[in-house]
Amino acid sequence: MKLSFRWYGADDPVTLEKIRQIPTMHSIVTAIYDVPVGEVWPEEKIAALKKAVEDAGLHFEVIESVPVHEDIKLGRPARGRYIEAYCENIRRLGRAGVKCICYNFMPVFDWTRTQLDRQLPDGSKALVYYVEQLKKMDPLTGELSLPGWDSSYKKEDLQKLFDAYKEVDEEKLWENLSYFLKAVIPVAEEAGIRMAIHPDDPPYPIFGLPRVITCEENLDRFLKIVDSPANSLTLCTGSLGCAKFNNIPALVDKYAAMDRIGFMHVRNVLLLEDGSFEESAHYSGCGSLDIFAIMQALHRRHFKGYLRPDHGRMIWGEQGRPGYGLYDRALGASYITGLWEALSRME
Ligand code: DNO
Repeated sequence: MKLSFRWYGADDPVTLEKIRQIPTMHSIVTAIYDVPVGEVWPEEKIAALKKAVEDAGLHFEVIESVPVHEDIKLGRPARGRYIEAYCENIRRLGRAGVKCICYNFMPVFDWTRTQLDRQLPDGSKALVYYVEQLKKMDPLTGELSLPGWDSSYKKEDLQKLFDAYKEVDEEKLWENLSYFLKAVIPVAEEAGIRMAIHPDDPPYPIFGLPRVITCEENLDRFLKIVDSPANSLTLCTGSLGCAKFNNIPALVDKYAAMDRIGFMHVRNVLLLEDGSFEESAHYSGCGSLDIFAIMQALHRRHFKGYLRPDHGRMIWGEQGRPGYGLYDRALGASYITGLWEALSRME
């Protein structure tokens, strides 16, 4: 496994210099953030990003994300032009040495939480998803603030998007995803890149919008659409694992054995009775997922891909981007490295 860490660019208070000091850190996971979704990333910007990462002594091999334009997900006529731009980004990133691109196919919203700073009993602050809070949220007021979401939509645009999705049920979304994959995967193969789809978070429809990257049956279906190592998964333990129907160590074992995991996101979640969940510290005992069993499955299958500790809580008074502070993610990285060393030495 290659240990990696997400970095949001020059404005990120968690600097590359700090990330480098986390033991065994290999690569940076980042993106160009100031180009609108669907446009081609200028080569100078890619080169500058690569230089910043490499000057800090880290590898520039993973991009998260190259976002997919809504017209592609909706299957609108304009998708041709957006898919062409997407392919061009893959080619450019391949030339810059990138090996893995993470993306998702969630309509309108990326990952969804109902509160970003829930205080836990130990005083730390975590991202949570409470079913009762969700019932009171109305995405169409234009006032929602979600962590992974492009908040630049205006109220009217959002209404139009929701209307457009009335025509797109799960089957239609599958069709649009297949169309996209059949166009981009051959380009990725040629560029030496593994595309790694991020699961839907949470892995079921919300706000009436369809979601398909959710469970084993659907992951199998996804991988069969284009049966190539370049068509791979970002296996995010917390996204798939916040639904009780997913057995994460079993999924990791299965897809790692098939060599269809390009990228691992490792984090823990504490599942509550009513389907709500809280993001917890990485350690197995703090949440509902068996992180040891997950790492064991990766080790058993000789996982060689990229892995990053995912979201951390805010601890020790740190202020910053929800889920993406330094301290708790660094603790997660050390825990994961420790498990990996133990597994390697027990062989
Ligand atoms: C959350 C992330 C997601 C992910 C995208 C990939 O922290 O894992 O926002 O980057 O879904 O496109």
